Amino acid sequence: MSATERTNFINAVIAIKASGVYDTFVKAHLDAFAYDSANATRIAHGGPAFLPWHRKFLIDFEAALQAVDASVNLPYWDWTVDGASSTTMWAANFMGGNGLSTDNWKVTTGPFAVSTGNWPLTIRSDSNTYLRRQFSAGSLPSVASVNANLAMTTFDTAPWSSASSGSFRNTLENIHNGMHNWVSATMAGTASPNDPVFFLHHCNIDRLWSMWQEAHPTATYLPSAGGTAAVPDLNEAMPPYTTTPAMMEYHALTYRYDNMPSAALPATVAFYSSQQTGNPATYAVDGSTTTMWHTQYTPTVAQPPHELRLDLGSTKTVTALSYLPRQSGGLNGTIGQFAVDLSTNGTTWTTGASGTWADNSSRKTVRIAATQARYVRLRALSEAGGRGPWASAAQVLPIGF
Ligand code: CU1
Ligand code: CU1
Repeated sequence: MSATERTNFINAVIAIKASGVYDTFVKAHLDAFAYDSANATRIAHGGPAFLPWHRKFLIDFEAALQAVDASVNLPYWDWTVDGASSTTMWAANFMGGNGLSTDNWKVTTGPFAVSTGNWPLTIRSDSNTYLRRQFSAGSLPSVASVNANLAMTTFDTAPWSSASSGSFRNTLENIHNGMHNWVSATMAGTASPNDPVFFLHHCNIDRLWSMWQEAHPTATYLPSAGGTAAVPDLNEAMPPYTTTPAMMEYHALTYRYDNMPSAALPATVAFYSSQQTGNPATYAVDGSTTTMWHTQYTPTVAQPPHELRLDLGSTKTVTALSYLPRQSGGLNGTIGQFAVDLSTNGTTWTTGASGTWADNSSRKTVRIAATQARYVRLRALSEAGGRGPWASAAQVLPIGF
């Protein structure tokens, strides 16, 4: 971050604190703990949805900052690099420093010190009305421990809790808990978002999840089937959000990290198996979510498999494909069984991903092991609801760099 980026970030945080918006996030986090204990669930913490729930939380928080200053992006705190002795992280013009041992660990430096008047704690889990930090004398997570976590191959395991073993999520959540306790004081309670470091810490956790996803392109959120007690399955809502883990699994179209370059790749249509007059294949790549490609249904009905081939213009590294089903007029043509193939020359293809998409209008993004390709082919093998032989698409977006 540049000095200007740091200043703009701090100013935006202080602005949303003053407007009351910041405290709605503190409240939401406090309520998440209350919800879980009242319902005997593990939504935000202690289960698989820990990662997608907090991703949703961070996306909303960053949007609140951007409503104040569109140039602001949420920074991440890589604690393997910036520990207790970091002069940038804990500087008086950024996060401020450790609390005072002689004064109840009150933070007395930086923009969130109580003396500035910027930072009264109004939504609390304890009686302290000011920000506190009590840095641990213990060590921070090592690069080796983070790398060992990233090398794990399974997102989560039964019993989908803090007792899960061999679980990427549970191991990462434990590292994460350790960092809450390392900063301690305000950060150790259920109202921990009262310390703005919370958001930088969670942004790093989210970044590590992203890195894990990139390293394990076929690994998905688990549990994927419906009906698992107490935790959200892949396509179940994460209260209080209607958002599902599936909706949070891929974020390159929304935001990206500086060490992960994947973004939507511009593409043109190289071939289509059929198109209905008025709904040409080009409508899948026109950047609009309201227009769509529809396979021909009159005067004759084109039968599956349907196919759309896109040309990236030059060879790129493809890491995902995003499919947005039609957004209006019902679900006819929503693709169920699919395959995504890649080619450097447009004639020899290798399959990068295949599967079955759910029968709804939400965006589906399938990750692909990073592959060099100029051409990307989406094959629609079945209609998601079995309504007919069609295929339709509001958007087909290759993703990569
Ligand atoms: Cu949390
Ligand atoms: Cu946390």
